[in-house]
Amino acid sequence: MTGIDATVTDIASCFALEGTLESIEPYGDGHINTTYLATTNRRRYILQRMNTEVFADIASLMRNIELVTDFLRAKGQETLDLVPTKNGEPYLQTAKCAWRMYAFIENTIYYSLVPDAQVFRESGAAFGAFQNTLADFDASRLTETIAHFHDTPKRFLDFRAALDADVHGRAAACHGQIDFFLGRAALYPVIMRGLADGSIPLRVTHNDTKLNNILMDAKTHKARAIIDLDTVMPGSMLFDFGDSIRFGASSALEDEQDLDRVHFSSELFRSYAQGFVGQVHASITAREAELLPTGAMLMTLECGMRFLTDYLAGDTYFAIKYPAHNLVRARTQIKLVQEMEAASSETDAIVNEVMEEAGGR
Ligand code: ADP
Ligand code: GN1
Ligand code: MG
Repeated sequence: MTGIDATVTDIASCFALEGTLESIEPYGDGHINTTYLATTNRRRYILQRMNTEVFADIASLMRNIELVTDFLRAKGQETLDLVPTKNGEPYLQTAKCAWRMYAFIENTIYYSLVPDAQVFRESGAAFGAFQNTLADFDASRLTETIAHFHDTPKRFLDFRAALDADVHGRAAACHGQIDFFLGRAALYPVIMRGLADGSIPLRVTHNDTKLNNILMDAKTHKARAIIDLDTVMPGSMLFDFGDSIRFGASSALEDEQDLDRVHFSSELFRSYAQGFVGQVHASITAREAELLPTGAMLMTLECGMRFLTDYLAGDTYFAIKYPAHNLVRARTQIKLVQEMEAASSETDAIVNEVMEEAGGR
């Protein structure tokens, strides 16, 4: 047994594994849960220590996962497959932590950077299809796992509070970034206002549509499974579209330090929109279509603001690898927003073209 930590090995042994545990190692690029790859002599598993700071009600979170994965499986979609504990529980609660295990979805790959336009188009189609599949899921059965998740005005208030508190005295060194977010407050309510007045429909959405939350077939590069279902909640289609663009329509990683390498790509925006709208053209409303570029900009602003908030608050939310990591992440988001702003007439035109191609409204 090669293990990094006897405790993690003991935890893994509490689940109904097939075979004998051979190794456990850290795995993946997620910022929220602590993920391990556990290997037995028979098969591989994903073991996760869930983030109980972020998810206050683990029992409800796991109930959501069971409901959503059962629903997707019944519709013939490949999805996450929970492995119960040896006591038949869906997850393991220890004195301090909560753990879950999934079957490893084999022969797949995930990307942190878009390798080519076709893969991004494919991911758009997969998230669009996910949206369609969940259209008749009864939202009232879902618990809101993180309140106000994409409530951008609320995120702005949190940012302002972290700025006022400035607990680590970090604000002085990032005035430019702070002013960037303070200066765009008028845009923040657009989606929440639309949801409130009914001009934007409330749907069941994934809410965390980064490219590395899709597993693609290693050979065909077709999307196999959408994962990280922790934030499946009622929301706007614009959240899912926007967050994918934020992460994927960039020439660089989310934490690229050299901003000269960070560019928003309208052509990648087009590819993703083709895939996404190609799937949702029967349900997307004219207002939603019109707001697709705004959704991308808002999700990028919101995420950048969240990174900067966490930097100011002392890095309590997102996993970091070095002290300025969250500031570096905030800077890439700002660069992307600047380029999205400059490209806004182009992205508006792309949406019109893509809607026409898809035969939408
Ligand atoms: P986080 O919330 O921290 O992002 P995720 O649930 O997204 O955690 O998992 C982190 C990473 O682990 C994913 O990006 C993916 O690479 C990998 N992963 C998670 N579940 C599976 C699975 N069932 N099979 C294969 N890889 C997985
Ligand atoms: C987190 O869990 P993960 O790493 O897929 C975060 C998203 C952010 C993203 C930024 C539950 O996603 O909201 O957009 O980091 N998830 C949660 O990379 O907060
Ligand atoms: Mg993830």
